[in-house]
Amino acid sequence: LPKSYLKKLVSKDLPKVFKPRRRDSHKGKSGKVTVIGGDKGMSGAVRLASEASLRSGAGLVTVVSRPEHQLVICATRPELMFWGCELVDMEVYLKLGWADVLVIGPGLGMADWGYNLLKAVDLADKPCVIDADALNLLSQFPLTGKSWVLTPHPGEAARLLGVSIAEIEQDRFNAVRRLHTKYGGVIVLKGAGTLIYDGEKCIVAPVGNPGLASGGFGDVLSGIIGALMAQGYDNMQAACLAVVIHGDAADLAAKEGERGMLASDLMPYIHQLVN
Ligand code: NPW
Ligand code: AMP
Ligand code: MG
Repeated sequence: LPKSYLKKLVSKDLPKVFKPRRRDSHKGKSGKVTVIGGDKGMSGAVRLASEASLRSGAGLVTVVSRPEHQLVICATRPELMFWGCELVDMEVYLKLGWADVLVIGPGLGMADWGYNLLKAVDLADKPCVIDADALNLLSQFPLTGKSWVLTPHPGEAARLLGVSIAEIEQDRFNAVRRLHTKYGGVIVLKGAGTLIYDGEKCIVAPVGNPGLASGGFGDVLSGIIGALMAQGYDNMQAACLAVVIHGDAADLAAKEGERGMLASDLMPYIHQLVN
């Protein structure tokens, strides 16, 4: 990529972007997000993404997941709404149609259940964040959607491009460009030194710390991006802001120590950082 396209993004570069909410604002105007995922054994992924959306300021968040996950998700975060999906029916389309932004992938799995939900999201034709297993499915089944943010880690990026992880890591700038050429949208290539590319600008975000190297942190990031898109930031702004908030929240949480840091530890810091 031409050098002029590269810019390092660190938190001090961010102007005071979060203005106080308008006095007359209400939950229906603060952004509605539907988070889709959580196949058998992975309710935690969708629970983390949806709480991260709430903590990033989304007005209303609905989870579409396996029916058996309702109790654990709603009992541990009662502000979330929930729709239990066994089969993709009209109710699921209503939950997709209701949202300003869809976040699909955390814990989605690679079976028919997840694939059918991903096809429904594609048909719903809304701005969306495609993460985790939705990326793995996308690597096998093309979709039509284009107003999307894709958030691959190097393993997912390798699947999307049909190359090895080593090839991705050898030249991350080339990888992010190839991902954009193939899939369009905004690409967030995660890992130490996340790259964010929209086809024009490539932003380098040297944020966060190795405490992020454990399960669930990526799910949190997708929820933050979705919430910011739903609050009116364009896809590139939302992706950049979210990566910095996520990394800064991780730095605050790491004051207790990087080793043993949990994805849910980020929630109170995300709340701080969006105000
Ligand atoms: P290796 O071989 O280990 O070195 P997968 P996943 C590679 C859900 N989760 N740099 C890694 O490489 C997710 O949402 C649920 C280099 C390996 O090959 C998904 O739906 C949780 N390589 C699902 O699980 C908490 C890297 O990628 C491969 C890399 C599967 O997602 C956990 C692993 O990726 C999880 O979020 C890096 N920085 N990062 C829950 N509580 O419910 C990754 N790789 O096979 O896509 O597995 O990311 O765990
Ligand atoms: P995932 O692999 O989907 O759970 O996503 C992990 C998240 O943590 C992404 O946002 C990565 O960029 C971030 N992350 C993982 N390891 C590191 C690291 N060593 N330094 C900075 N960020 C990291
Ligand atoms: Mg992930």
